[in-house]
Amino acid sequence: MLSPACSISIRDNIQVLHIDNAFASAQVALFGAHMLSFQPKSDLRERFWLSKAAKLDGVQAIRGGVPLCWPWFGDHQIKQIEPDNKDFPSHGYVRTQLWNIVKTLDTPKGTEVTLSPTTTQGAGFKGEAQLQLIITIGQHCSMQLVTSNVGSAHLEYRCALHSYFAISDIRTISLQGITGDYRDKTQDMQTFKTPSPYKFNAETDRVHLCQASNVTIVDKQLHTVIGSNGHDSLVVWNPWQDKSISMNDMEDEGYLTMVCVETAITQGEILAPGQSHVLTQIVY
Ligand code: TA6
Repeated sequence: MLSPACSISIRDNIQVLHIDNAFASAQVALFGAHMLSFQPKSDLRERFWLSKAAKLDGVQAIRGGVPLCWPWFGDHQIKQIEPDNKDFPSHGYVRTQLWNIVKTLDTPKGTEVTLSPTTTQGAGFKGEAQLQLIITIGQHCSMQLVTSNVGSAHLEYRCALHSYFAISDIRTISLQGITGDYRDKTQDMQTFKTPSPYKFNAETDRVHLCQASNVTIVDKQLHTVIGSNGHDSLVVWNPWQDKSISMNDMEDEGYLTMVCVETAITQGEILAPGQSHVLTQIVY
């Protein structure tokens, strides 16, 4: 039974949970428990970017919104030994699974939705884990990815809330709040210093070994604040034009109006039996 603020519709080949309360409206695809949209009623400004060419076929990962990367981030580690190994999907296997609604609850602060995947077992991961995504739609959009070790052995995993944010033009925005070194995927993971001001003029794919709790996307007068907790990294990505053209679910110019700022565990989290860990991203 859904709470009064929640309803379900079908879009192309996926089920979408709509949340509409006094604070905001939001949409979450049950395929991948994938945030598609968050619009606070205070300004009606969409916070997330969704590709106009996104496949909503229930098979291919959705381009845009907030893909859930788990139990690994990016390429599976085996690719470091076997670069041609294609056995394991990029960013793990839960973003392309149907998730179930565990509960929905309307509270004075907003609507809380708990979802769990069909299974956490899969090729490339040996752990016995329980996984839940807890979304709270209020004045802000809070996402908590909760991993629990329900086995009798330690488990190690990586994960990310791989959020695509809507912006006016990648060539004019800047980021504030990220400091320290980053590893540059476009330059063989070499280490560089975070630039200031943090602006964009080419393909950008950076793992910042930074635990900043707040990052701001400055887009002229508009500021989108991204709160993070439980992370060991912040990943910043824009594919730029060549990569946009090469992707079948991205328009050629799609890169101009998006930037990914991802709250992530890229270095690895180890959980003892019975232990849990929460990765949190809050969008203001
Ligand atoms: O988070 C950055 C990144 O790892 C990039 O290297 C790029 O692969 C992006 O994620 C998108 O990955 P996807 O598998 O969703 O196409």
